[in-house]
Amino acid sequence: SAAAQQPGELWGKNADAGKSAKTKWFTEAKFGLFLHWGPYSHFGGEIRGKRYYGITEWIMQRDKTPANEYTQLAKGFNPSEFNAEEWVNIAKAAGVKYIVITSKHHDGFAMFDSKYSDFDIVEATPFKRDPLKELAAACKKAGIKLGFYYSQFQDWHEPNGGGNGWDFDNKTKDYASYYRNKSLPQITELLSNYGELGIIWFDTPGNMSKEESAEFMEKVHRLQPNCLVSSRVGNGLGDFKDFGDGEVPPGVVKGAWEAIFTHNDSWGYSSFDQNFKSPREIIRLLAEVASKGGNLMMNIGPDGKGKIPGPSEQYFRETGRWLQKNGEAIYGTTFSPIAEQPWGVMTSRPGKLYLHVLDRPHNGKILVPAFTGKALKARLLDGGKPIGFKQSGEDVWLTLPASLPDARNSVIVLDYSGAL
Ligand code: JFZ
Repeated sequence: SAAAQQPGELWGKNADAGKSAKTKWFTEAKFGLFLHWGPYSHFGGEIRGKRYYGITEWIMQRDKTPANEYTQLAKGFNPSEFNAEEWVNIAKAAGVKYIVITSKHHDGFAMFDSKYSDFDIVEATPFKRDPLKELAAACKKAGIKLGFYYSQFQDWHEPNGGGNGWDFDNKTKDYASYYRNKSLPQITELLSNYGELGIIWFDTPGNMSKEESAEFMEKVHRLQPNCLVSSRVGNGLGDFKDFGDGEVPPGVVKGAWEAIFTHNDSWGYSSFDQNFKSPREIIRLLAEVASKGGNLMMNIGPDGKGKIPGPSEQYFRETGRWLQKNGEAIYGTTFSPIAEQPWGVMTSRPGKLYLHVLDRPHNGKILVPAFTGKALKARLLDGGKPIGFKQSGEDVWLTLPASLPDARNSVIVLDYSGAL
């Protein structure tokens, strides 16, 4: 519709459109890299002679693998080709501003050296190194914020952990003892031993009470006051809102929020799923999410040897090349005051509206309706070529040059005075 876009729900205590000092870096970052990496990466979707399509990080649950057998199979996980600097170089080239990696997923396996469980990468595999320590050093050197995903309720390896009814009796669970003996102490280790963190990304709070969710959030804020907590800490808490997997809200959401997507069809590495989103699809998604005021955190599942899959490296690097030329229309922008149009979406900053042309109209003309400001100048962001425009009342018509036959993922900067 032509009507100006109405900002949607306010999120959390940072509902001041993300301008609070604490979330400022986050709302300006716009693009993050999610990494799901663990023993499931070594299985790659196949375990005990059976192949599981879809999300492979759930393979233990889908296969109903008993914890003691999963422990034995995890001994085959030895990511000997892992190189943290190589991963961070790819992330930098892709133009991401933060990385969130799984420190413990639902299988209970710690991807770091933990005193509170011997089911970790140092003690339970031939690898013997702490990859999160190496990644933290590489991120610090590169100036990329680092966050840890931690499954604080689901733990299929522990008798008192959540979600493992096939192996342990859910009815006799003492969840409080699980929090006390494993998840809270491990969160403390992560917040104490890996330098300054940007995010603790909690996930699937299950049947946690508001008090339990608050205890996890307060521990993070106490040990690292600048570290943000995801809304999946549960019970309406958190410093920013995460929507469902692969979900983009229908309209603008003010405050700090994030949409998360897989690059193919699985968070964890799959040895057979080659359905990777193209650079064009990633850029469209990034523009759409930014036009509504949010961040896109897209996931890569490194394989069991510690390598980033070829298509993911290639497509993320190509996305980064687009961002090198068009990043001004993404980083540090906010939501568009004008709703998305048939030709694409818009992001904004004071005095500038960025028109992300996602589909070229057949006649090469694009309309920006409900434009209450005064259009001053229009140009292609990449290269600066002037773009012809005409304002009639609140309608601004722009003409795409014939030299831009495709125009998809092109960005036009429309300078204006007054207010939108
Ligand atoms: C969770 C995990 O179970 C999954 O393996 C992956 O790590 C993903 C990022 O997070 O899956 C969810 C959690 C919450 C929703 C959907 C999938 N949700 O709220 O819609």
